[in-house]
Amino acid sequence: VSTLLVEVDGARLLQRLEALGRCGLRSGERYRALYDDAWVEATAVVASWIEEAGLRVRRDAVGNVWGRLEGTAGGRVIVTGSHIDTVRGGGTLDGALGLVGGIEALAALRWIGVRRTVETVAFCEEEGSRFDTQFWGSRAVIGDITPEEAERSRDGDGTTLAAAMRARDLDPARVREAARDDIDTFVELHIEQGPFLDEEGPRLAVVTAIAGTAHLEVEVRGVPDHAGTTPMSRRRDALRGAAAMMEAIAAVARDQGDPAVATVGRISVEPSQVNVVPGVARFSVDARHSVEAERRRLAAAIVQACERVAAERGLAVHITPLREREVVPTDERVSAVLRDACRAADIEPRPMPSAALQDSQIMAVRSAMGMIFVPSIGGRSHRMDEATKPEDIVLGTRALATALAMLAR
Ligand code: HGY
Ligand code: MN
Ligand code: MN
Repeated sequence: VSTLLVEVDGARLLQRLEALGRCGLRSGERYRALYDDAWVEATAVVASWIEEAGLRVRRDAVGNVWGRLEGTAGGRVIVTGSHIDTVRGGGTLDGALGLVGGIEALAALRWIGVRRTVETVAFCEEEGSRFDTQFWGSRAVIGDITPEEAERSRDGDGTTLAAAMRARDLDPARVREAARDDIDTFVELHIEQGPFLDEEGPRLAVVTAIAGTAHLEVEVRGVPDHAGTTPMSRRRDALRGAAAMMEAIAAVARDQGDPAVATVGRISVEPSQVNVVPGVARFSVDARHSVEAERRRLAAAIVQACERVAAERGLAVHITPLREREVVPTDERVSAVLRDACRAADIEPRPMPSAALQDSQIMAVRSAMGMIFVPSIGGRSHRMDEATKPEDIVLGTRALATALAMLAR
């Protein structure tokens, strides 16, 4: 049976993405972080759009915003959506597309009618930009957060996540109430955030797996010394050791080949003085691969490379694994529906892994999960000039609406 592509209000979709993009825009930089003022503004705007779509709006115990389209058959729920927060200096589409597109898709489904109940969600946080936690919204939904974590996690100013919740009239003691066990399917529309669809096409992809990560903290210890009196040959400079490790880490990922990637994104030095040879250097490593065995091999090779450099330079190195996230495959049955929805638009979607982390990988713990990607112009994301062609934004949303209609039949 051939499926008809569901129509959505493309003009309104594009307008709303622009409007949401203005939340958190200050002196040319966009930043919408969990429970900050821009976040409050954005959640209010999204709630109003959900109501406008004729859906029942609900805010849960962590501030996720839900819209519900009741099906005639009841039963377990199909959910679509994405995250409302951004990185510092983020764009208008990462996360926003999935939740604004979700609202548009449900607005369209409301006219078609659904047998199964479908909901859309704006997850309160995914990026880990403000607090030392990540996926706060989706982890709440699968029951993977605790009040203790809210008390423990702090932002750069020392504010606890719990205090930030209280400031928004949310009770951190009740975060477990956001958990649900009635969601059996989760579908997310997202921008690719990489260059492949833009460069090589087609205009739609169906995600095969979400890359796994290894986050490490590397501490390099040398000897602090006088920057004037210590000859170069006698130094055990922790920062130069760290610099050599960073190059070695990049070489490990490059040698393993795509889609292996490794990033050092945070660094600190002690004593951090102009005239003292650094005694300690600490840096983070984010290593990713979309094949689980390769992800493990990459992480192990990075550890080895750091140890080798340390040994060569007479430095001590201590590596702490911060967090491991395994590769998460998408659900084959859901993906088959997503492929059919893309075909309704006359596009044979490209199967591809997600190199970025996604709320979907969390939702997959309890639900059959699938994702649709649209191209990112120049592969640009996590930056202000993140963009997707308007016609691709509309196309992706139509494919999402079509897939939801099929799943809700
Ligand atoms: O880090 C990630 O991949 C995601 O965009 N938060
Ligand atoms: Mn995202
Ligand atoms: Mn992101």
